Amino acid sequence: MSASFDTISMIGLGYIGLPTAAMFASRRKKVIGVDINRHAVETINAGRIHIIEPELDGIVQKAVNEGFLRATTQPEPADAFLIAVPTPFKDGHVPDVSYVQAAAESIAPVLRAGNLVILESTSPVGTTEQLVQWLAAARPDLSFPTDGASHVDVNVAYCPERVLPGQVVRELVDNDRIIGGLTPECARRASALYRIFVQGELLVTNARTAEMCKLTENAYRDVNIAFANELSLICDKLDINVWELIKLSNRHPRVKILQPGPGVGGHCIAVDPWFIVDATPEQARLIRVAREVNDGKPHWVEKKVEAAVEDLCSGGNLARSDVRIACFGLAFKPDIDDLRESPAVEIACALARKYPQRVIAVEPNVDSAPKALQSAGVALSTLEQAVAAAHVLVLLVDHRQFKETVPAVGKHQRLIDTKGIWG
Ligand code: SAJ
Repeated sequence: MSASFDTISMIGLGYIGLPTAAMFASRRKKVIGVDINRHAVETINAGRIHIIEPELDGIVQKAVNEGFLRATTQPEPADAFLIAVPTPFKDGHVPDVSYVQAAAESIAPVLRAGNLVILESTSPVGTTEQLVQWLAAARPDLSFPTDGASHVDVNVAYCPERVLPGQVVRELVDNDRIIGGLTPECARRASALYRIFVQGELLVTNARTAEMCKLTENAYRDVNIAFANELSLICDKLDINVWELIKLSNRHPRVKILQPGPGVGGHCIAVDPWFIVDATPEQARLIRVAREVNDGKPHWVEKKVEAAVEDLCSGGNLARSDVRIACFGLAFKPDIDDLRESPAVEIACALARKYPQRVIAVEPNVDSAPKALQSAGVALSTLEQAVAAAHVLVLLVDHRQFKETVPAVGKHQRLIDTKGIWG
């Protein structure tokens, strides 16, 4: 079976699919990007991008202009297909793999002998085997790697992405990559495909281990952040500065505690551990509690703000209806403009519900507030104006701009610093 891939198709042109498609295209491979989102397809075909990621716009523009990248809403025949579609969870934190199934069913009609299919979406263990079942059901004329069969028409592997939003372009190339083949031949072909642009090591294993590896990496980080967040609650009770405590503890040669914050946001770390909990609820006790600790942190911050308001108003000099609250930072982590799945937005919205028309927000990385905040009546402001106007200052994201400008907090003001940079 040939290992050459002249035409590569990427199913799903989101935060992972588009950069990956662009990397193949930058190596002068013909790439067909497929997405059900017509706006995304049109934007890409115009040489522009519909997502926010440094350096990506120039790479996509060049790839489209030179004819190596083209987007469409309907799958077309190709040598290799990569699937990078969302895998959210449903009610009860149950994984929803319906987008993977839809992607499988959409490529099935154009599959042909010699193809390689790779699943990149973060997925519950067993999804790659399930993917083969969907493909085989749709194409009984082709053979797939079921029951360990090695000589098959279509090879299938699971290869998770591990890139950090904000540095996707560099990490796609440099990071080591897990290649989970359903058979050794599947892994060999998948390795050959990624070798086109990956400079990191390609580490071969089976599909189930690769699926679990991705979930493990994000659950590991979630548990570690939960440890830091739990410490922040404990220190608050015991009147200890958690930031100093962590700094001192980290001077032990084998201790490396992460940083507390307002909660865990983003599209991965707050989701993926649930896939482990769903599969093994009795065993995954620590992983579940870590999720609960991190999910509970925004509520704890809200309660701290309420206590600060009560404190300010208890003297009778300030009416509750006159209290102004400023939230500093809305992004889900520092120095990015991605406000989706952000605990800071969750906190600002909750505060705006509790104190209507009394909440302002400062986010140096965006021009306008997201709809959720606008409809909650939260206005954007500058750092200086917000510091001057607010009675309660709530630092939610340790953006560079906030680290550079530490405001003086007046006697009539209260500071809730969830990142320990203004304390
Ligand atoms: N956070 C803290 N304290 C910390 C570190 C992070 O509160 O010490 C918070 C952040 O503010 C943010 C959340 O955690 O709200 C997640 O941020 P992150 O930088 O830890 O991770 P993501 O979601 O941007 O990217 C993660 C990465 N996974 C790991 O580091 C194990 C990335 O490599 C994955 O590719 C990505 O998830 C993904 O797509 O799965």
